[in-house]
Amino acid sequence: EGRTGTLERTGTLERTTTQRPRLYRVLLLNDDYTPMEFVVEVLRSYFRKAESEAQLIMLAVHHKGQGVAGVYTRDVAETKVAQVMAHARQQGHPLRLVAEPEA
Ligand code: TYC
Repeated sequence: EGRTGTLERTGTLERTTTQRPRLYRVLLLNDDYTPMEFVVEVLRSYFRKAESEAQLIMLAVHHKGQGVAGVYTRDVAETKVAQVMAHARQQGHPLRLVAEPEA
């Protein structure tokens, strides 16, 4: 009937479409002090990028100011931001990341 679900005898709303979770971009932000090699290692170890792609993303961020490290559900995106920033602080680097919803 043009609805997204049907109300069964049990009162259960049975959906005919599948809901997907909203996705969040983890953005890597440029700064003047974090070493390029450190950023590449972060992209490899936390965002599972190959060396060559990690280099490309790091250089894009260095030149344009920010770039996408990865796209995840909200919990995963926020956890990555917190873990990487904690790791960067531990090593004395000011690296910053933010999570933002797609579209
Ligand atoms: N701009 C930094 C430098 O010149 C490198 C850098 C790249 C820092 C990407 C942060 O997200 C970043 N050492």
